[in-house]
Amino acid sequence: MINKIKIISGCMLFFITIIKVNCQTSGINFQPNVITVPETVLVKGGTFKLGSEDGEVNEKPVHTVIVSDFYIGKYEVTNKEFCEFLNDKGNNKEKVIEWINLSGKWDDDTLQKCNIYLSEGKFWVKKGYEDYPVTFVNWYGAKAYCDWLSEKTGKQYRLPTETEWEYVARNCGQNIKYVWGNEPPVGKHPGNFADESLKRIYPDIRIAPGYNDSYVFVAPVGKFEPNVLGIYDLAGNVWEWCSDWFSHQYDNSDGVKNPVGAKSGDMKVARGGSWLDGPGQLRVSRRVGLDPKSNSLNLGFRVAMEK
Ligand SMILES: [Ca+2]
Repeated sequence: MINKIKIISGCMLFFITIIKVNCQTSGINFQPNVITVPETVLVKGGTFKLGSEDGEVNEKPVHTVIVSDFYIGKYEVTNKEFCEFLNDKGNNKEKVIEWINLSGKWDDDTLQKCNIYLSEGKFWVKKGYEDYPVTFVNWYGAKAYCDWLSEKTGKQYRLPTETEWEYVARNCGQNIKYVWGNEPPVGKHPGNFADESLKRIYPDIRIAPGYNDSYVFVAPVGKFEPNVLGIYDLAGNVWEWCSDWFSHQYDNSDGVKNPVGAKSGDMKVARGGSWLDGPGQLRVSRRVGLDPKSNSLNLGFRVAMEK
């Protein structure tokens, strides 16, 4: 089991399990004619230093970038919101794999699994999990959701670039280590991280000592303190897909406006760490590259929108 926890160190996470999903009888079906548009916050652009000299090689070199004004999701996209999309578009396959792994589960012991299911031709959310972030969604599913939302609203939704994500996590580009400041989160409640409650299940896991967020696994969105911009769960809860292809090092050019990452690649960027991660993974500059077809209980996304 502990092998699964090594996810974060690099590039390949996740595992796709093939377990037939049990049909639930007490779920809630969200119809496509009712669209819950994710709440967004206007972020005033600026110039800032992207990356960290103290982090991994892929966080270097630190370089100056320019960000335009944009909107970002106040919360991670929820099961309810994603279910509305599925009931309109279906769970389509892209690159031979469905957008969300309805059979996804964490392991055999913890009973943690995907909380969206298909029954009688409709998609449902298991009752009580409506406001949890959607999980087991791959990059193609996250992007397809943004495209669908654009189609439905006439606005331009998309995944955030990792530059935008870090700019927001840095409270508009400040030189800080974590979303909440520079010190470990003791005495604060800035997010759902690897904590004392998780350590009771995984004794070897690295946590923020003394920190207890009272959730072992995923938490509903918006349960913790937001950052200065009023945005929730940037650090922890679920890793968040970004639009960029992952590169093992930043290019060195300063002054690029709205960089969009590598031109191509095998992996997409995810940011922010999750309920499974301790302080090292929760740093604002931390970045991982994941197979865009991968999915997990600790991976979701939030939207961005053009101003
Ligand atoms: Ca998050």
